Amino acid sequence: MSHTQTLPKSLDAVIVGAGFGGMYMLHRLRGLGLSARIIEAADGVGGTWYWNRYPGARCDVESMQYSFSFDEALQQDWTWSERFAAQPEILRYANHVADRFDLRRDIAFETRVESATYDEATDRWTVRTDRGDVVSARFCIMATGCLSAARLPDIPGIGDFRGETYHTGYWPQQKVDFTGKRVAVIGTGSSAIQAIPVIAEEAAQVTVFQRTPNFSIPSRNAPMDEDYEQSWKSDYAAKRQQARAMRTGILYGINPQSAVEVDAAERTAEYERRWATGGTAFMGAYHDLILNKASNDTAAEFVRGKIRALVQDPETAEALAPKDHPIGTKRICVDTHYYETYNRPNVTLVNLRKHPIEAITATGIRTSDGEREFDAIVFATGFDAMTGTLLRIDIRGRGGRSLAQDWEHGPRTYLGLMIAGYPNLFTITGPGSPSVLSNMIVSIEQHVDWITGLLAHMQARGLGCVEATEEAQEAWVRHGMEVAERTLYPSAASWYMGANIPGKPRVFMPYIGGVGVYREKCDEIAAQGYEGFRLAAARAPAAA
Ligand code: NA7
Repeated sequence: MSHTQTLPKSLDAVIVGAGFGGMYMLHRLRGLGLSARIIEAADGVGGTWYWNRYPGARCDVESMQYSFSFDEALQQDWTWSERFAAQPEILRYANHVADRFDLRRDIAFETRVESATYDEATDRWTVRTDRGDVVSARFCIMATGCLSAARLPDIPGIGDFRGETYHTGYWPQQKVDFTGKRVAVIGTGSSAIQAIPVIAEEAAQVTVFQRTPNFSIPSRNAPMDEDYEQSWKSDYAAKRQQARAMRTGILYGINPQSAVEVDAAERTAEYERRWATGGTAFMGAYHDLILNKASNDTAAEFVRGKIRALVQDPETAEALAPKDHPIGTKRICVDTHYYETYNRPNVTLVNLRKHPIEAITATGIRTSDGEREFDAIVFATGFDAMTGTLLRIDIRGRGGRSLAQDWEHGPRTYLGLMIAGYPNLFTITGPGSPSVLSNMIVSIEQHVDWITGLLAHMQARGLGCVEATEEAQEAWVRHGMEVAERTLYPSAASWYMGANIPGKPRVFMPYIGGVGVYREKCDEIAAQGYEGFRLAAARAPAAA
């Protein structure tokens, strides 16, 4: 369906977003015989992988694991070309899924949902779009993504710059050519760390403006090894099952020992081995790296040592070595030659801790030590994570209550799946679920399967209304906070905490209890007749 076709006035379900979450949800709803449409702002599928087209964009979960498991033929047929897939290949995969399961006919592209309002008289949602559509649906499923609301910083003069500007999260579809240009990159999170080495190969000069350094582990990306691919494909079901039980939903070895239980030589050998293997599995070197500061310090110091060894200029190396947060408490980055890039003659690091940005001017960026001129500025300044995209939609629940008001002091959900006061509204990988702390596709499949199970349960009983109770939500929020407090995560000023957005409440948003534990909890709740949810017959006929 293209945007020129009108959306039906009445549906069983509206799904917001055609990323992996929305696409799989549509597929499963069809299986239940429900009428559903996805409403998508972009002109194509892929969500995060549609928007984040910046140079070097790549998944930090291995390709063999960052893919759907729900269809055996799909996982056998699809071939990944690299150990860690780059954005264009993941976007091709998303398009392949859309075609293979004939999803496009039920997607309204280039249409943005502006509001969703619950009608208590009928137990239905009224969804309004920027194209004037008004759709009534029994269920409204937010598959809006966790890192979709890109954020520009509040730097004075940001609108004055006359050169080219880009945000990594809204990268243009056509290739950007930096050849011969002086390029500024603001930010040193995952996106910048992936983009900088690639831009540096093309541009005349790259100047990186860093406020806070991050820890990054080399990816050791390589063309896909056929034997490795086969080792997964020949045993996919069992391997996926194991991955689902892991803390992160990613299958890699987690050493059950504590880092402080072993002697320094053994520890260094373990870190060296993980550094050589590459990727986020580094954090599995010892089970307590995110629990115990003394353990964490050993890993952090190891990586700082690597940075000092890789970067030739000692002052640059010191500026790049993170000291203000425990390793892993901000999303760990995975790179290809990031630190080495600072040895290139055309790459300069500006340490904003020493010389803060004062303003963006018509021709460049002024810091406290002077002005530098640029042809292009790349904002790699991140996202209003987890809640930003949801809160950009005017969501109104029971009695006209607004989600923006209800979440004024931070998001509150039951299991990250539903919100008390908002019946029949689901959030796929919402705050309060493992989401961004996990392999997103594993978490997406789990959420979609669980929602499908609940809807089937309701169908079988002729029910049309489900809502999380306040008590269950309260207990889940409290539990989430307690689990987070047992870890080092809350000690970092991270986007997990909302700390990257001025004025955003400081609440640890994802659930850190682990993907496996979380899944068990969700299954147990379902097995007990959906404990903590109120299920009822709808006040209007079930069929749309
Ligand atoms: P991140 O990780 O939020 O990184 C944003 C970066 O931008 C970070 O280094 C920020 O520094 C920097 N930033 C933000 N505002 C400013 C201003 N005003 N001045 C200077 N620097 C600034 O976003 P990414 O897109 O890299 O990654 C997001 C996730 O996507 C990532 O974790 C993966 O899961 C995929 P700060 O730390 O605030 O000092």
